[in-house]
Amino acid sequence: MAERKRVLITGITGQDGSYLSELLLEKGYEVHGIIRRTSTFNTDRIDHLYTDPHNEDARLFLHYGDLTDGTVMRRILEQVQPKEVYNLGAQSHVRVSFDSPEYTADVVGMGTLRLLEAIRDYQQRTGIEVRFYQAGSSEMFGKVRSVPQSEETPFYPRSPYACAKVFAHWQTVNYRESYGLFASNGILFNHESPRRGETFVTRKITRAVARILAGKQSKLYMGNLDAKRDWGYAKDYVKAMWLMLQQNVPDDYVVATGETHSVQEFLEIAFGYVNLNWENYVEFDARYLRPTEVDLLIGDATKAKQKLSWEPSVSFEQLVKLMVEADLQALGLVANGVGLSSPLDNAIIRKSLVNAI
Ligand code: NDP
Ligand code: GDR
Repeated sequence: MAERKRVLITGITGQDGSYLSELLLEKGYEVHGIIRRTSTFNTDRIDHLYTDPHNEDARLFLHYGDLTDGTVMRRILEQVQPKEVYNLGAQSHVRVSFDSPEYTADVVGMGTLRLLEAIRDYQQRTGIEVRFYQAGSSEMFGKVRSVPQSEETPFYPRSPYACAKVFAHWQTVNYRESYGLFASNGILFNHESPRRGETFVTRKITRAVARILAGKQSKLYMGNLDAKRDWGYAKDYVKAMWLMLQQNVPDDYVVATGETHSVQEFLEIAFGYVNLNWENYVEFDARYLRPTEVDLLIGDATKAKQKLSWEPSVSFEQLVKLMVEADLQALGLVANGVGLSSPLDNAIIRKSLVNAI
């Protein structure tokens, strides 16, 4: 029997990690993920994929580690011997990065460098190629100078998070050029799903809509409603990550829908879906403002479309509705149904809705 292709994913417990694991397991890979030790379980998003590793048919394996701990990253790499590494691990909240800048830079910036160094050594010593994907972000474009943003648009990061991602991006390019590593950067614009973390704006809104309807919440406190983002569907975006590592040569790609919408438009559609007027519920709270904001993001994904044959499959309006629908269903509320939310997502998010903060 042919040996299974092994992959290693950092950030496997996150939104993208869970969708990417599903995709790779479907494709027959053996998936290894790095998880952090926490005092309560943090594997909700991948529990449905996990089987006892003693089972002969187990194909998902988890390893304790942390991007701040280079020794462990090296050890796991040696042990797993993956053909592909997806570096999705990050302190990924932009607002929080202003509160914890050193930690964010350590995980997002130095963490990537630690992994690249480990791969370089492993590859030079064994002669075995390891393909590397770096989870870059549209936040790297930051202060708007021209739109739409493409691979050619210069970076102007506006947060500790974005600065660290720029560092990681250029280290990835540098390792490709210096040591011939197959290392590709995705420059992914915002992508969302029912599995999105509850403090990112989209999920915060859709979760609030469901909770307001269920009588569990009366107000929604928000920051800047004028910011505009190019929002896509996470499941589409993890496909682009995989496609990048299947090419003949490594490269960098923007992944986006090419449409932009304001936070207020998101509110209008989400509340409108259940016949509520958002203005009756939303209040301003300055704590959600950032010291510097990214005002407008809209991506030009022409290169990804042409070279990877990648296309987004879910429109902005569909995305908002599928997220509201999933949050409603998880609370046992009936939705009209655009048919995109899955029972699996509902099970994953139920806990976060019921255990109100
Ligand atoms: P999430 O915040 O949902 O997931 C982040 C993951 O990183 C979690 O598994 C988290 O583990 C893990 N992590 C956090 N700190 C560490 C650490 N010190 N060591 C190891 N792992 C750590 O992010 P997404 O899934 O949304 O995003 C995936 C990647 O893509 C991130 O790098 C993000 O910055 C980037 N990105 C995301 C975009 C988006 O719109 N979603 C757009 C562009 C880029 P735990 O569960 O224990 O917290
Ligand atoms: P972003 O996502 O910063 O774009 O980073 P987020 O959803 O946090 O913010 C989007 C926009 O909404 C505005 N906003 C609020 N944001 C939050 N979180 N909470 C609020 O109450 C609120 N009110 C208004 C923000 O100011 C911002 O303009 C995400 C992350 O996933 C990053 O890791 C990733 O790299 C980028 O997307 C692309």
